[in-house]
Amino acid sequence: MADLALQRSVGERRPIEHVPALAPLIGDYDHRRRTFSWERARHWLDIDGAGRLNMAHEAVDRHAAGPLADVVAIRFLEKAGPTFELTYAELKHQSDLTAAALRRLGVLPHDVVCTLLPRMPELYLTVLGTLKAGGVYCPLFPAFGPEPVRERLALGRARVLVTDRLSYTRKVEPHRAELPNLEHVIITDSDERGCPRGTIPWSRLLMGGAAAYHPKENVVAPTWPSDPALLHFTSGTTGKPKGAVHVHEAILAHHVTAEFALDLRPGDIYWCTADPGWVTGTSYGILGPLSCGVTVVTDSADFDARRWYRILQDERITVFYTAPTALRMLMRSGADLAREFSFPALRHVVSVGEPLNPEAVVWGLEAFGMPVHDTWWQTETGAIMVSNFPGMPVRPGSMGRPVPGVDVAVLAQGDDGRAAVVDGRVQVLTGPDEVGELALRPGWPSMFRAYLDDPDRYARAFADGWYLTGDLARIDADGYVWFIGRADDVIKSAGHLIGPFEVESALMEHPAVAEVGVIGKPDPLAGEIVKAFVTLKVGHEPTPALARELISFGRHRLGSVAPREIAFDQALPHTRSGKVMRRLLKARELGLPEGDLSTVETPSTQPAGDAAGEGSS
Ligand code: 6R9
Repeated sequence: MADLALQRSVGERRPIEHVPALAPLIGDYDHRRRTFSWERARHWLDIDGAGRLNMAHEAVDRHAAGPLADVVAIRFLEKAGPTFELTYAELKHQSDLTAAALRRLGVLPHDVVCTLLPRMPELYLTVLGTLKAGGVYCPLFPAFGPEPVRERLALGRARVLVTDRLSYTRKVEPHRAELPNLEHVIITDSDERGCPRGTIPWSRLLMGGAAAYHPKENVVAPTWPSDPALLHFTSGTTGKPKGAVHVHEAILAHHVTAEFALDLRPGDIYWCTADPGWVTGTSYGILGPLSCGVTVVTDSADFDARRWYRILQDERITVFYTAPTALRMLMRSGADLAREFSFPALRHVVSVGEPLNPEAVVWGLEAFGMPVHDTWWQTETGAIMVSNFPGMPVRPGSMGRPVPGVDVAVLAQGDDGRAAVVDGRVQVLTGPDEVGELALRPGWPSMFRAYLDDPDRYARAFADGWYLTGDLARIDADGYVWFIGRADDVIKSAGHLIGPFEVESALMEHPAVAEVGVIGKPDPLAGEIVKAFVTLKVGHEPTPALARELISFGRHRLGSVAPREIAFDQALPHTRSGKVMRRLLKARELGLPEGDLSTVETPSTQPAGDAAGEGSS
């Protein structure tokens, strides 16, 4: 498909009054790629003479001390009721108080503080307050059920959790005894009397902060670039969720990529629709954009096409970062609806998380007057690594070109689909459009520095000086990267990674279930939905009623990552080592050739009785 040239001159940007640019405007992509270095970019931040930096200082405090002090940093929209705003100066002050309060509570450097909250002020203050206190912030996705919440609190050894009353009583209290590290639970929506036993109201936390806070003192912990700052759980194909650890200097990559790929600069009014429970919601919902000095708009309501268009129009959003599922939902609501609104302020529309169909790119032209720009990255990379940059011709269907300062390659695959590592060496494919595993040369600041408590797994993520992404891709003759698929069994549903193992383990707890294999089934809206193939224990019948029961059982325990479809299969295919072959289940589901079956033990059988469950449309 032809390139969609998107050429805009700097002069077309919305004028910014009284606000100097914080980082120099740099020319076009090729120029940036030639001249950019992470080392030089460090000067764009406010790093102290000894080399220490703190994410929250870089994101907020340095603006609070300058010409952006009275600019709105975050504007909170709510479904009903008035909106609430915090300027950079106010955000600095409130997050100082939160940091002082957490410290007074006993939070020490490197302690893990979690949130289980919708997008509300207390969430943002906890993120910034934790970073200022030198703690490690770990978001939990509010749509998670009790099981994923318990597992992540336990794996992260969280000391503090900030949540609301209902989430606490439903998802945490039943497991509290199994979480010995969880010393303090802060409840945002209750006063002293309304708080469940063993929890503290937010108001009391802040009173402690006010008592401990001296405005002349800098409460920001003097953290080093390599001190841990963020813990993000992500899903692998086997075993427990992986805790990707990011360090304070990641803010440099958040900042640079927010500027290069999202085109953010002071004066922008920016909306990122991702929840901070997902890495996009922290890197580009909080840290990157604030570090660029923009006004971040955040909305706590569920998706509603009309409401979204209204926000884009009425808030005069200039840059919009969202995900393909959301774009497909907007597309589905029809072009007529889009035409009821106008978006004269909008300058740049960006997407991440799943393959962005070319139709969605082109639809952007119709609905917004500009193509949607894809970006690719992962929890592990911490920041955008590949992007269709503003001003660069967009190739619909391609993820774009590497961020300046980032080197990508595709590596020759072995039998298992992953990069073949022979005697510690990999083979870089040099021809254009050769398909292999996408790999990145380490060296960008937001690269994860560990999988929590799992150094072996971390080591396995690298080979021969490359970080192996687990994605398959090709790179065309002009350096544009095209996504082919994942090299593993991890499911991407509505942009969110789901580990099949976590889903299987939860379903296994149902008394009727003997064994489960879980796959991602293609879905026109969500990209993929979770489908579970279940073998029943003797004495249980594969009825539609049981399928529905399993779906609700899964939903109750897992929340948003639960399977949407159940199929009963009394002869799941296994490898010789006894693992359910998800790859084969998926091939059958898709009607694809079953590939190399030399390692299958159970003979090929068709799934018995596809019992689609409720809500599987
Ligand atoms: C930020 C984020 C990472 C995985 C990644 C890939 C998929 C992300 C994509 C994309 C096609 C894109 N992915 N962006 N696939 N096109 N533009 O998504 O992090 O949740 O860790 O997922 O998402 O498979 O490896 P995370």
